[in-house]
Amino acid sequence: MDARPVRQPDPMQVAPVLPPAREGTPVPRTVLLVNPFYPKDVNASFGKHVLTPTLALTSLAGATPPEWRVRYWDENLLQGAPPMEEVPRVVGITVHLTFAQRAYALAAWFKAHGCIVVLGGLHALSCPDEVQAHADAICVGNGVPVWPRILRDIERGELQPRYSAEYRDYAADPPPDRSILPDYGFLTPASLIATQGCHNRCDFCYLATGDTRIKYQMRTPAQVAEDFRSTGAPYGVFVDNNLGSSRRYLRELCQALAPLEKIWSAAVTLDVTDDPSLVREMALAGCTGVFIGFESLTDDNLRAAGKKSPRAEDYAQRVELFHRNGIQVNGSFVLGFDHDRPEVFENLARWIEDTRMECATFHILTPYPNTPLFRRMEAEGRLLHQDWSLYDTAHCVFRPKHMSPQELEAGYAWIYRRLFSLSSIWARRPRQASAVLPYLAMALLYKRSNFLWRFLIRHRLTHKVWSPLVHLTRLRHLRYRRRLAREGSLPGHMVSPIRPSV
Ligand code: B12
Ligand code: SF4
Repeated sequence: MDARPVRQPDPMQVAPVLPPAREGTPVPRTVLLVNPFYPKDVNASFGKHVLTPTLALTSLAGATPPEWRVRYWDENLLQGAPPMEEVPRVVGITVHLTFAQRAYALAAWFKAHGCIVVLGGLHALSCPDEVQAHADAICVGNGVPVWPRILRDIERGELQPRYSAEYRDYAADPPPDRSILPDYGFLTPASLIATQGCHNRCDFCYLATGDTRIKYQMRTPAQVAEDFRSTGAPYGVFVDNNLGSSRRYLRELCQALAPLEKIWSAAVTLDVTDDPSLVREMALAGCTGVFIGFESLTDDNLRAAGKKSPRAEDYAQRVELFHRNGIQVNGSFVLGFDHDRPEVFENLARWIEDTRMECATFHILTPYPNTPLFRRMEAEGRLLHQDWSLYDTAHCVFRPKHMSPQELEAGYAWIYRRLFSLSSIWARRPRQASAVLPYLAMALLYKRSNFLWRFLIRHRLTHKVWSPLVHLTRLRHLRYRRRLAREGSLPGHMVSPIRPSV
């Protein structure tokens, strides 16, 4: 007999096994909202996945009529397969292309239990017919206004196969209901959103899918501030595509957020730095980190993608402006554009270190289905396959112009290794001595501790481990902010240890 212990599959890579389904009796007016499992990229930080939850499901919970009981299950919190002691009447699953296969497996499993399965999310927007085949009903577009109608139709036995909702009258949407989230799961439960859409239309962005034109809309600053206040969390992450699309709005929002004395991070386009007083206003309102889609250091790449952006040669001084206002920069870079050659990796790594950018996120160029980029690649015969599970920006799914797919993937792995190395973390330390220790603590936890994350997540320790750092960061930020208000922008940067945005 072989006595060797059986190796368990890595819970970061393999979805939990679904036990055999037994048809049950669904409990009337109960809903289970599910975020399906996806494998985590080993090159990047596992911590990223427990930073903040998707807003899709809490938004649906907020729109659920009060007579329904809602539960939440996120397979990425490593607590196993969804619990089925009580069979829910309705299961709502959010579907992205990378975890579409898992969502379909879950849909079949829930149906076998006798549940009604509704699928929605970005993949339902880009590939509705594919998603439809696995659901009792699908929702294309913003689920919030149609969700109550779907539940009403279910009660009346009149469920339609497809519901479409345009993105309009955003301020009329009810606020998300975060009470469904487990309190242990995330650094912060406060995923926030203020706006929809973006003034750009980059050819690789999911916002450019098909004929979709998400009108730029915002919630009132007072609504957003109230939502943030009601979370009780000291730190919030704005998941807006671009919180800086309207500078006037951003300024008003900052004025509404400042009295909360909380800290937050957000994705903005670099052109917010056109107005240095706005950057200062963001800092005075609690912004400790921005996530900036630089995409590329090559203007030709940006032009070809249709991205309106400041000139690449001005990037460094714009980064410095954030730093001078105590705001960390997490740069997002896309690798594999048509003007990228093999030296792109080395050049980019050096530039990030020279600008002392605290954090950087890399993505292999990925043609999301039905975007202009996808259609161009398809027309040029450059797509390698349409296995959506590999369209996760960690795999090369097309033929790059100046390197092989293997070289691109190797370069991607290399640049993460380099930026997560101790020497690179050290090279990017803040100039101000008192900020070095918190920066190092966060960088080591975030970039060097993937071995630890499995344990922390599985044992429900994420929030416990991260919260002292968050509280400390907020206190330091409030001190910094008072000085900034007195003295104008400060020399050097007072970096806080929070990793900015997603
Ligand atoms: C928070 C976030 C994360 C979090 C959590 C993700 C999660 N699934 O748990 C973290 C940091 C872990 C993450 C990781 C990644 N992410 Co991410 N992420 C986001 C972000 C910023 C916000 C998502 C969100 O909350 N949106 C707000 C909600 C309200 O909008 P929504 O999801 O569209 O939901 C609405 C409708 O779609 C619909 N709906 C949605 N689900 C359902 C379900 C039902 C039943 C119904 C009726 C309706 C419905 O109603 C909702 C309310 O209006 C988005 C960008 C964005 N602004 O959306 C990127 C985004 C979703 N991520 C993206 C990517 C690529 C990734 C990664 C693969 C990339 C990477 N290398 O890091 C990883 C891995 C995740 C994976 N494999 O899918 C892409 C997806 C592109 C695509 N075409 O699918 C996006 C769009 C970013 C981008 N600009 O490209 N991400
Ligand atoms: S700026 Fe960002 S959010 Fe706006 S269209 Fe381009 S990639 Fe999408």
